[in-house]
Amino acid sequence: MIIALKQDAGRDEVRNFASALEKQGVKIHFSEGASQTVLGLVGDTTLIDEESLLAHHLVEKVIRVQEPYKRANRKFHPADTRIDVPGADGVVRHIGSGYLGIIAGPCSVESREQIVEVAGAVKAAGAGLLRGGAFKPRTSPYSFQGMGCDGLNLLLEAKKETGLPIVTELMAIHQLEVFDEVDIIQVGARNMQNFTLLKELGRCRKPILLKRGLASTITELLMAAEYLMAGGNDQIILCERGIRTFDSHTRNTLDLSAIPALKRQTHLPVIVDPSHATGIAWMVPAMSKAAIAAGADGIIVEVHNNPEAALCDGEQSITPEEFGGLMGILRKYAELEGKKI
Ligand SMILES: [Mn+2]
Repeated sequence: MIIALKQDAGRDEVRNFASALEKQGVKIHFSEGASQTVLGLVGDTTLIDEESLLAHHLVEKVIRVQEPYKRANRKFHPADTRIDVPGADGVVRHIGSGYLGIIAGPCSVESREQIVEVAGAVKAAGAGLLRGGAFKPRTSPYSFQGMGCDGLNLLLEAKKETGLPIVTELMAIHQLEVFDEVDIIQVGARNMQNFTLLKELGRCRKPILLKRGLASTITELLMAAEYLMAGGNDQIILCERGIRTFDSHTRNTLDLSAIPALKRQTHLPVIVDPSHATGIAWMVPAMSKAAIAAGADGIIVEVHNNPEAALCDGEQSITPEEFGGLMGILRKYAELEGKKI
């Protein structure tokens, strides 16, 4: 429940009003704007009577929040959240609130040469952040499982060489001890509802890139974000990466309508992964453009210097040259949307 107070509400009166409400068993979050204070009631508000609140002289408006998420809710936090990620080169990358985050790199870290070469190439083309998997959640236990800690160290070398902040997936909480220098922790689609993991990551103070589960609803994605935020971590980036539908023509079905839907429901940045959504390299530029046109705050795209020889997801990886061409077009799209890259 959200209570918007009248513009002239005095501070002391507001405090007294709030503590009276707290006695009814709810916690109160204050949001003090330039001219108006908004109270967010967290907890069981079923016993609080809307009519009697409206009778109070301080109260302008009462909104019953239907959504089960509060911290991720735009009603509760109208301004867009912007995630700031400083690079080792001293440049701070922004994602959200008018800034497009462009994350690019291979599916998996395979060798020093590979990751450093791709990192340099995507940086030159204009990527803001480097992606690369070290711990890989593969459908088959016999598929390449990623280089693990060695891969992470190579990713850190690429970070040092290019200055690009890095994004990589964490699959189990014990891996957190080797994630000190990782800039954004990715929670993959398969772990979106691993609530134990989400609770633990809620306690950490690094930005989290939360991917939508293969068959998760928009509300479920927002509830997963709420788990992270309930622990105090408010730096969450949501990622639409395709959902499972009846059509097997593409790897998944990119739910472009999730972008405006999420942007309306939440203040958190929303990015799109066109690579896993389609599974087909030649579709990636079209879907990247569509994502930005639909209001996404960025993309995370797989780029490999030799897709044919990639150990993972080569068929959906674009080359650095193709990525460079795409960036040229996305800059124009960003301009049309009034956003900066
Ligand atoms: Mn991949």
